[in-house]
Amino acid sequence: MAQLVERGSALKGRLRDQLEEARARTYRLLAPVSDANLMKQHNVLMSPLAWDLGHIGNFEELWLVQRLQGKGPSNPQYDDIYDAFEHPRRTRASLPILDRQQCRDYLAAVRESALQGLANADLDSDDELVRDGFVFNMIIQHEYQHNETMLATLQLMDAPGYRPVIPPRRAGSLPNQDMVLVEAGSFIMGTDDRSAAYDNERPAHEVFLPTFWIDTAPVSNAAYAEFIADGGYRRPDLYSEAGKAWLASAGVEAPQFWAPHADGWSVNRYGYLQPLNPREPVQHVCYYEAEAFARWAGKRLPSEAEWENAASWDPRAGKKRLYPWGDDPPSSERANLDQLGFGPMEFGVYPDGSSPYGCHQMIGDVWEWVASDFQGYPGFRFFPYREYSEVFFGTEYRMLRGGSWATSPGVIRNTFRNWDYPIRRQIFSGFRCARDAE
Ligand code: AVJ
Ligand code: FE
Repeated sequence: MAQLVERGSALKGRLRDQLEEARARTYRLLAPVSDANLMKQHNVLMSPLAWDLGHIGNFEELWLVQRLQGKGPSNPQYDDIYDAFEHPRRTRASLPILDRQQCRDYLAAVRESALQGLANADLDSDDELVRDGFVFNMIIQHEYQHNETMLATLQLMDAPGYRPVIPPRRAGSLPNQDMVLVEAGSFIMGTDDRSAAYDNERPAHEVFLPTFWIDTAPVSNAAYAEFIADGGYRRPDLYSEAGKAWLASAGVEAPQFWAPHADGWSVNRYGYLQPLNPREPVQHVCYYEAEAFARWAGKRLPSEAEWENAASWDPRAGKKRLYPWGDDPPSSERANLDQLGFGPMEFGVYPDGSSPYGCHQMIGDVWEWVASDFQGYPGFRFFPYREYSEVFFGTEYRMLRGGSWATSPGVIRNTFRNWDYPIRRQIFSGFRCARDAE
C-alpha cells in the first residue's frame, strides 16, 4: 500500500509539473505577439490566437473543474464561445472572445481549481477517467496540441508579426534515398495504455503485413525540388483522381511557403525569406503532393500500419517500442521536437534516434502523411468523449504520423495518430515513401 501511495504522489508531482510546463510554453510562444495580432484572424484556416488561448482554459475547466469536481461553469458563455464544434475556425473572430489579460485571469483561476482537483484526486481509483492520471494527461496533451496549432497560425502572420529566435543547427548531410526491407510478418499495432494514450490508439492488435520497402529518411527538399523541376506540378498523370482535382483548382507549383528566385528557391518562415536547405525534409506539402511525388519516384506512400511497424517494431526482440529508439522519453539527442527549433533538422543528426529497421527521423521534424484514412481499431471504444476521434472516422481525412518540430515531446509516440484533410498544407507535414517487394 505504501508503495501505491508513493507512486500516486510522484505521479501527481509529475502531472503538476507538466501542467505548469505546458502553460509556460503557451505564454512563451505568445509573448512576442502584439495584442492586436492576438485578436486578429490571420487566416481562414486558423483561429485567432486568443481563441486558442481561451479554449485551452475552457477545455481544462470542462474536464478538471466541472467534470472532475462537479463545479458549475465559471461563465456558461465561455462553454459556448470556446466550443470547437459550435464554431468553425473561420467564424471565431466574430465571437466575443477574451483578450490577453482576460484570458490570463481566466486561465489562472481555472488552473488554481484544477490543481486543487489534482491534489484531491485518487489516481488509484476504479474510475478510468482519473486512474493513473488519464484526464490530467489528456488536458496536458490538449494544450500541447494547441501549441502546435498556434505555431502554424504564427507562421501565417505577415512579417514583422512574429520573429522567432532560431537556435543554431547541427550540420547534417544530404540524405541518400535508401530504403530498407521489412520482411513479411505480424506486429502489434496500437497500445493498451490507459494513462496517456488517446482512445484512437487503442486497443493493441496484431496486424500481418507482407514484405515491403520503406525509406530510411523523409523526402528531402533536394529530392522534392527535382520532382518540381521534372514537371511534378504539370503532370496530372502523377496524381490520383482527387489529387488531379486539387491540382487543377489549387494553382500551386511548389510546397506552401516556397518562393522561386533566379537560381532556386527560398522559403518563407515566419514572414522572413531564407534559402531553401536541400538537406532538410520537405514540409508544407498536402497529401496529394506526397502521393504524386511517390508515383514520380516509382514508389507509394506507406500505410499507417507499415509506418508504425517500421517505427516501433523490434523484430529480434519480438517487442514493440514506445519510440523508434526504445522506451526512453525523447531528448534533443534523438529527435527534433519541442516547438522551439522553428524548423526541421538536416539529415543524419540523430543517429541514435533511428528505429530497429534503420529508419531515421520518424519522430519529430515533420509529420508524415500515410496512405490510410481514419478508422477506429478493431474493438475501438470512444473515451472519454466522441468528439476527440470518433466523429472524424471515415474517408474524409488522411493520417499523419510521427510529430513535427512543432510537436511537444509530451504528445508524441509511435502509436500517436494525427489526421487532417488531404488538401491541408499549413501544417508541418512531409512524408517518406514505401514500395511493394517484388
Ligand atoms: C488531433 C490535431 C486533429 O487540432 O483538431 C485539439 C487535436 N482536439 N483539440 C485538432 C485537438 C481537440 C486535433 N488534431
Ligand atoms: Fe481543442
